[in-house]
Amino acid sequence: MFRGSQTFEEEILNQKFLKMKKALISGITGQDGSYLAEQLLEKGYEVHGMIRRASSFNTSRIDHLHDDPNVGGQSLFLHYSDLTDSSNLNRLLEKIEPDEIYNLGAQSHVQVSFEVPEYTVDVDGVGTLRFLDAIKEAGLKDKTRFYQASTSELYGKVQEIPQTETTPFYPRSPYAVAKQYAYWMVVNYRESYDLHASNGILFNHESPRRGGTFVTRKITQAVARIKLGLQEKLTMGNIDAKRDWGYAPEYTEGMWRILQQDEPDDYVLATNRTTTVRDFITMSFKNIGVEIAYQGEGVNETAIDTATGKVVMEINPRYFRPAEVELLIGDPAKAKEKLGWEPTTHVEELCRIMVEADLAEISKGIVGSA
Ligand code: NDP
Ligand code: GDR
Repeated sequence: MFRGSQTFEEEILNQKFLKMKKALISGITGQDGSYLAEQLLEKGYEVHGMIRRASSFNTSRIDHLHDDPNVGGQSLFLHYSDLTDSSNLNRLLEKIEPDEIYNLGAQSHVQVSFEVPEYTVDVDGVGTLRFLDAIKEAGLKDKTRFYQASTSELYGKVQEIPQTETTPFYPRSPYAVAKQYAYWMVVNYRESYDLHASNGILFNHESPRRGGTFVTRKITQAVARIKLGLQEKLTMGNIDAKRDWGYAPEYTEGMWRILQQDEPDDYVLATNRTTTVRDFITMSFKNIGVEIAYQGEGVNETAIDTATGKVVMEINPRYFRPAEVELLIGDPAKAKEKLGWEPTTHVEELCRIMVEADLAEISKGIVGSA
């Protein structure tokens, strides 16, 4: 599993004390980038992260790493960058000469991709090509390994279940189509130029760091606010959609394992269990001691608190997508066999972690503002 003929102990020693490995992460300010940066710093890597200029602070997920020299301050370097800027990517690669690149940067919201399709394709699709070509042109193909954040959205309209590395793709959004282009570019550069480039086909993974516009975090934040009397109800889109939800830090660990393989390849990371959005809502309310019951149908469906009769969830068609991915469930057997990777946090536990974190965070906000 580790490079060359080194033993595990030699590899760790090499990384920690002799020759720090360098990793470059696009999307370091996002959910996954922040967990991955933490894990790589712990393993003794020098970590370089790409950040975008914004009109307000956008590094809250990694500030704890940057500010504390004992955690990462001395080994973490941030660079202004953008996946739409080839000259910047070329310069970064020439300057850093990374051993590993994790391409996590993306316009990652499926519904938003219908509003900004061209931009999404530029960043998520062509951005990946820019990176791959920069590795080739900088003469780094024998040094730099490349991880691409591919996605279960590639499977789109159900072709077979559970989905595996050989299931045909049927993307259902500009986001997924862009990611399919990126997927095949990775395969193409691997086969054409012998790049060590791999796709992780990751199913949905969540955490207290998940962006608030993705469904799980939207639900857990709302439920926490309802518990604290700050909100009355939750407004949802298609609650019949089914997703295979896992815990983000376990998936970022899987990304690292993929790049430690001698041979590049493509892997599904998933839990092999699927849950409706509806059940995730029920589970979240249970975590604050509220039993709910659903009534009505379609856009008129609501959920009521069975103790008070109050409506706590309603449907608004503005959250429906032009084309929906109804069912995702992934089989991670290959990752288990080849990488020794297995998810351990199940959806009930994930939901509890997220609701508790949101209750703590929102309560702190109330105390802080009092
Ligand atoms: P997030 O939305 O939390 O983070 C996205 C990151 O990409 C942010 O750091 C963002 O920067 C950055 N970014 C956006 N546009 C650009 C750009 N033009 N140039 C450079 N960076 C950019 O996503 P996640 O952490 O959840 O996901 C990480 C990757 O994995 C994404 O590529 C996503 O598509 C993919 N993926 C995610 C899954 C999941 O369930 N989370 C499952 C499968 C794949 P900023 O903070 O400045 O906006
Ligand atoms: P997804 O995640 O589209 O799977 O993409 P999201 O959490 O946005 O949606 C999951 C499902 O929930 C339904 N849904 C709603 N979604 C949102 N965001 N808001 C709502 O109010 C709502 N109501 C119902 C959606 O229709 C959908 O079926 C995520 C992203 O992280 C991608 O980048 C990644 O590639 C995939 O996961 C795997």
